[in-house]
Amino acid sequence: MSSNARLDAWVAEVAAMTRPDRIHWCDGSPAEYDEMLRLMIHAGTAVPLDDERRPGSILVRSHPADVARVEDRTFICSARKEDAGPTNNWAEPSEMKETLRGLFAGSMTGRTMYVIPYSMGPVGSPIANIGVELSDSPYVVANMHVMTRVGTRVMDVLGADGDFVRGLHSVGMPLGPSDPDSAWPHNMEHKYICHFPDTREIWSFGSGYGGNALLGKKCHALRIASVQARDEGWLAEHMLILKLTTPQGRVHYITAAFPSACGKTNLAMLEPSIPGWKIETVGDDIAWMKIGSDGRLRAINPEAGFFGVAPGTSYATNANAMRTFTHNAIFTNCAVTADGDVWWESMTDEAPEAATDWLRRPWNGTEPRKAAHPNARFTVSASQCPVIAPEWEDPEGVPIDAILFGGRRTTTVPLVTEAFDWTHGTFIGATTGSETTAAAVGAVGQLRRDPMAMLPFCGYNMADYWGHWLSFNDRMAADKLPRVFFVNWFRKDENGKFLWPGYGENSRVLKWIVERVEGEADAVESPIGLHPAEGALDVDGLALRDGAMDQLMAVDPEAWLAEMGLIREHFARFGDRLPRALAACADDLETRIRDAMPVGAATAD
Ligand code: SAT
Ligand code: MN
Repeated sequence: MSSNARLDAWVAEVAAMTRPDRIHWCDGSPAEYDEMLRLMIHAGTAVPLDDERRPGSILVRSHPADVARVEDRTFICSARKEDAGPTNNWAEPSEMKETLRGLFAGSMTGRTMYVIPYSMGPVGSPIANIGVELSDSPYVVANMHVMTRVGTRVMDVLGADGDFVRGLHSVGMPLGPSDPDSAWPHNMEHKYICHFPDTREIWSFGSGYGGNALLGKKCHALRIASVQARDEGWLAEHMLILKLTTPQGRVHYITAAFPSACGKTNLAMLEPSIPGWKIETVGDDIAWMKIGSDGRLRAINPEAGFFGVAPGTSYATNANAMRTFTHNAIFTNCAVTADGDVWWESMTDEAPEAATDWLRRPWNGTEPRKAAHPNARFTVSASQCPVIAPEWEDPEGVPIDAILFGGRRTTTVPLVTEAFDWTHGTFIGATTGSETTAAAVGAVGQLRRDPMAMLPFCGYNMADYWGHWLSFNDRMAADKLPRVFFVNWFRKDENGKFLWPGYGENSRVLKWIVERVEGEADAVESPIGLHPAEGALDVDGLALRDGAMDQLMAVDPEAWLAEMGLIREHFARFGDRLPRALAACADDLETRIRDAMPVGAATAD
């Protein structure tokens, strides 16, 4: 029981439907967290890691059929199908509720239902938003402890009549009195990740993994919040937030939207390779941006932790992440070494001699298979990050100077491009393509349009979402709008080798961006936007192969005409709902590309 009648009534209603053996109200205490780890270890879900190598940490291994977000099982149940738009799965809300009630009926039998009151954003801050997740998974409780602010302090803010986002989650595996539990309970047959934006509800059934189950993250802070943001005039985005300090001590804040598993965490914690520059982290995945009293766009990180991709993370690629999860961390679907530490591909130059892979099989580095699942994750508190910015919990948020869009593009897209203005920036975001990764179930490496990296996360019609972005032209003074850039670290040469070294060297690109913001760096115009003028991008001391810079920055009109075709196809999906300003941007872009075609090559079509 709580002091909030609405919450009590809802908890009672859900308990009557799901019939858990017990109800536990989470207080968010360290003892409660420890108890969740103990329960997981006891159930065989987790193993403790070596107390000296990785104190306070566990390794969890999921079922191989439950390892990533399930986009084809994710639904936006708005009253009208058009409001979900062509990029979301839609279901009629009352019909979907009917289906879900059937699945949730008795689904928590034999288990404990945890009531998890959480705050996205610092507790009690005016920009924070409260949710309550009801879940039958100790893994969810432990992860929510790290990723959000949980417990009694949230209840205090909720008070007697505060409202909240309702999140209902069940792994969908009830237990009879003599049923043994499985190490990773989930439902093989049915998975549903459903959002009811009109009533601010989330119903998630059958999966225990990541964004499917930690409802504060993608479900609340992006899908539901994007709808709230539309209604209230702000932006809920799939963006990291970083603080950059120049050698002169000037501070700039940048957000960047890249799809899942494209290096947001790495960029947010970057160690610049150029002397005198400093980067600190505000957030690595989600930004809520509101117009402040100073008329600038201010961003907060609604999360309290990092749920980052482990494989590829090393002292070479992201030393600050490595230093963050030295202790008190939850690892999921990594390998475990003979001496009780975690391991994953590229964590160290040499594979451990004797390990157990994420499927609990012996592994010694000679097998062709991977030791860690490509979407293996670490969960760790942001407060443990050695480069967390002191202002990361400032309820006012940090003022944003530049917004970056990006994705994985092995061809066509240059290293960095600046948009002409906010409308063109919105166009660049809206037409972003990226090659798919293991963060979602499905084929990897396929080019798809992922507008603003929000394709799987926008809770309403994407065309309306672009209209909402464009509306910031009217909401903000032109000189206060952030500058928009497009970056691509992933372009490859004709031999399939990355042209740009990436990681710490990405600071060179950030330097040009900041110098543009400060009005100090020169740019030249290309058909697709503004590029660094000769010598404006600092490549001092960087050993690039001859001609690599030209290849990195090349705008090939033929390739861009092909890209235009894809952009047109993408826009056509939205019919009349596509904002006119974006259609005009597409026409202008095509004209500029055709004008750039070598004489005689331009096709008439
Ligand atoms: O598993 S999550 O959805 O939380 C992570 C991601 O895909 O970005
Ligand atoms: Mn993400």
